[in-house]
Amino acid sequence: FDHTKITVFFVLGGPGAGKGTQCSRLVEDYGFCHLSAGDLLRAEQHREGSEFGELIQTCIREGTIVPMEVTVKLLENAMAAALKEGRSGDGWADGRGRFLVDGFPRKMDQAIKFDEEVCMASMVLFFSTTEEVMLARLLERGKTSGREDDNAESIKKRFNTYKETTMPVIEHYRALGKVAEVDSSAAVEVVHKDAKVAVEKILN
Ligand code: UP5
Ligand code: MG
Repeated sequence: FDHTKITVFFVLGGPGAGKGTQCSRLVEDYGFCHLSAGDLLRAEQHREGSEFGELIQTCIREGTIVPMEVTVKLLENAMAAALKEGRSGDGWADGRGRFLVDGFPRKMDQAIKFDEEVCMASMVLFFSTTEEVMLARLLERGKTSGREDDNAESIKKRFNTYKETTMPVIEHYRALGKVAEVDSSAAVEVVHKDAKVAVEKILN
């Protein structure tokens, strides 16, 4: 990718912190192109003829991280398609594509590979809240989501992976001064307001 033509913001936070919900709102506000790594993996899992279907299914159910080559490739393809089809965020005077990469990178190896090979992320938007809040949200969603990992057993594993593997990624970017933290414990509207303040700071 031509680094003068795109800007990437990572969106991180624990399972159920509200990454996807807030990304949708920010897309409405700013016209970002929103790419959720989890959504791309679930789509690949169900794509006919995919050689990774079973692997992805197992990782998602167990709350472990899919080997980075798979996820990075899916993100690269989605970014390329968005740029080609003019879906990379309209309305920017400078014509740059602006991507919200949601739920990625969750492990240091992914972070390094993406920064080196795809695009150096400008900023990390970090939605933080307690496990108690996240658990309640995921169990509630699990009643209707059909997601194979919205059950108590999988959620516990997802929390473990988040603490052990993803928090170090957030700390890595924090040490670089790239993290904008937003408390996502409150109602969607309240979090959205705070997220906008954080994004405005990043954009200006
Ligand atoms: N909700 C949201 N905000 C709320 C608020 N402020 N107040 C009250 N309710 C709120 O929200 C979750 C639920 O909470 C929804 O019902 C929502 O209405 C409500 P959502 O916005 O979906 O939260 P999000 O943080 O996006 O939660 P998600 O479940 O998507 O979190 P995960 O990070 O666990 O899921 P993801 O899809 O990113 O990854 C799934 C799996 O894919 C991983 O466990 C892993 O196995 C795999 N994966 C990889 O291997 N590699 C990757 O790079 C990415 C994923
Ligand atoms: Mg999500």
